[in-house]
Amino acid sequence: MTTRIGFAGLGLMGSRMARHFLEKGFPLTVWNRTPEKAQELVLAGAARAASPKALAQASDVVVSCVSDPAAIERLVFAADGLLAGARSGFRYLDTSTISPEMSQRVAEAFRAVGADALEAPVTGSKLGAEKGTLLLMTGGRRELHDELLPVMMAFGSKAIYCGETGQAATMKLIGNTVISFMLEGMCEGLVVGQKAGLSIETMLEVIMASGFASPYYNFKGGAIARRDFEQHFSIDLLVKDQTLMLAESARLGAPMPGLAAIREVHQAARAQGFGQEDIAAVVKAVERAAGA
Ligand code: NA7
Repeated sequence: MTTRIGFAGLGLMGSRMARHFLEKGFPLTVWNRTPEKAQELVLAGAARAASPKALAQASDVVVSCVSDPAAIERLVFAADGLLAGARSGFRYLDTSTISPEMSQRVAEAFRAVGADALEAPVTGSKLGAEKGTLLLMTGGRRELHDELLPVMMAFGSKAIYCGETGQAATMKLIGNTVISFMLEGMCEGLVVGQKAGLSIETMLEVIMASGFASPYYNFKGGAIARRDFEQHFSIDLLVKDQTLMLAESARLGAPMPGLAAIREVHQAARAQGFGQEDIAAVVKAVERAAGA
């Protein structure tokens, strides 16, 4: 592998995604806002960049996985940001979940200097990142999707081209809207069911044997049954996505009253101190509301 990869954002997802590049033999340079989090990858053979600008200068393709639009603002547009290190032929692949608007701003800025950017938000959470089985959805030029496929398949198992820049960002927000409804529906059902004397195990058994079964209910329902709220995807980040979706729906003139109500439940969970726990911990806010 000769493509020089730069990786920015070594959080829960990024640290696991970046490791695959080393394992597959790509030359890898890394940058993280909190430098200590890069230590493990550096010990495993990655080079360290002093700034995003230096990261871009040392790489053919920079992949990033950071929290939100504010993180992209810092990573890309700061004086020592990726853009300052970009030049003709440089490629930027961002896997963060951000607003379609920010994604378009990023792509336009890179194209203006003869480089290009592909948005590629991912789903599959911590375990998918660890196993290299993430699903990517991409937005930008189709040719760029094809060109970057070998890079994407280093940490993912499938990449679906969604359309122009902004459409994959929108698709990702729709996906997390579906997750929000599934989770809220299941939590409300499990809490009211327990008040009626049903066991979680019985409820999950019926759900999983039904026509509305989903592996997601097993994954999150199982965690709730075990009271295992170790973070795979935090409540803080899901609320970020719900907020981005509601802003986009307002812009498009498509009301989402269900999502607005569900976000309030997640906001309550944050207010109760569960923001950094896994999204399954939203059940605790539902239980509190029920006096359970
Ligand atoms: P984490 O584990 O919270 O990691 C977030 C990463 O983003 C981490 O590397 C942070 O650096 C970085 N970050 C956050 N804010 C900034 C700013 N302002 N500037 C630079 N870097 C920043 O999240 P996940 O890995 O679970 O999720 C990442 C994305 O995938 C997110 O969009 C999800 O919705 C999907 P730090 O280490 O705190 O210095």
